Amino acid sequence: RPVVTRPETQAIDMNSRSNTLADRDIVPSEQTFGFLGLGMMGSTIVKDLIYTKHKVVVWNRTIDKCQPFVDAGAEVKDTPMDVVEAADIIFCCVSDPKGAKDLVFGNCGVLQLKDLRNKAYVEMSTIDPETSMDIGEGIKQCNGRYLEAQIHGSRQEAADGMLIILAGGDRTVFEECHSCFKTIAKNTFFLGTDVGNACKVNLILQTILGVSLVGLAEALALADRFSISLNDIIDIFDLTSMKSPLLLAKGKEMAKGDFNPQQPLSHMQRDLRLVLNMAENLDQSMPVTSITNEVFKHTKRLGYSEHDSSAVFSNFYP
Ligand code: NA7
Repeated sequence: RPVVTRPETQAIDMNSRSNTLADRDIVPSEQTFGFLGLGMMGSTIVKDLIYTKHKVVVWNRTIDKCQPFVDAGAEVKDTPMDVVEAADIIFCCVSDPKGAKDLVFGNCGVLQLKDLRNKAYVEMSTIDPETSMDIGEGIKQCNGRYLEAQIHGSRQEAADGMLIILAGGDRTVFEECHSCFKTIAKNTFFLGTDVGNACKVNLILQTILGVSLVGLAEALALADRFSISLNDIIDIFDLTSMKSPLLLAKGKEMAKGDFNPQQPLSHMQRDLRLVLNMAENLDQSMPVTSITNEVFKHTKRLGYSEHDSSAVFSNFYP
């Protein structure tokens, strides 16, 4: 088995922007927006918010990642709590439920401010419904408003301003985020005032994606064992009623062995784990998702955590 090298981290290109932005006629909100988490998703989103003239205050755990945003006009703060103090609406976009909770309940976290009157908190990190309810409850107890705004889409879709936003919670916050959502998403759904629903919908979509990717990888690996050209399979697949733009793109990546992270494999496996925990609480049987999760877990052990989810293909080679 060849040694697996980590994919290169792409530096944020502050000058690139989605082609769609010019057509969207965005009138920026006058409010100040805080942003916690400048990973691949967060930085792409903040870059476009700055471009569309939103006032932005940022924080990231690794402080170096803030510099390009300061150069582009954003303010940087030392702690999440300082961002909350300086902003009206605060977005959070970090790796997982633990990170999301740390930023709210931890040292120097959002709730250290105690009084969140006139503040709104928007959770964009992919989290499970229970985590979202805990965060929402914490924010509300300090008199703040809470919205879960789950972002569905790849890093490229974020760069193209083509995300789908699934929101739930406080409707007034949803409306006040309009110019931000219009900047980064092609569609935005408000799924009701019950916190947790948007997380459920997002995780259900991720289940469809994860199971489909493993099916695709397994089938292409079989084709390869027969020495059938993977490109031929993909061309024929394209002519069938099964085709989808995403599966075609992922099939091509598998055929090329190009696993440049659009949606990292570790994120996919995190989502499947969250789905299975949700199902467990309901005694809902999910045999296919369970096996899918095992396949992704194993692919992580092979060294592909930071590669794209399409690297699940590598699991099917001895
Ligand atoms: P990345 O590029 O892996 O970035 C992860 C970000 O989360 C990055 O800013 C991290 O800070 C931050 N992070 C992770 N854990 C923590 C904790 N415990 N405390 C503070 N900050 C943390 O992920 P993406 O940007 O692609 O995705 C982010 C979310 O959007 C994810 O939930 C997706 O599903 C949707 P660092 O720079 O490492 O200091």
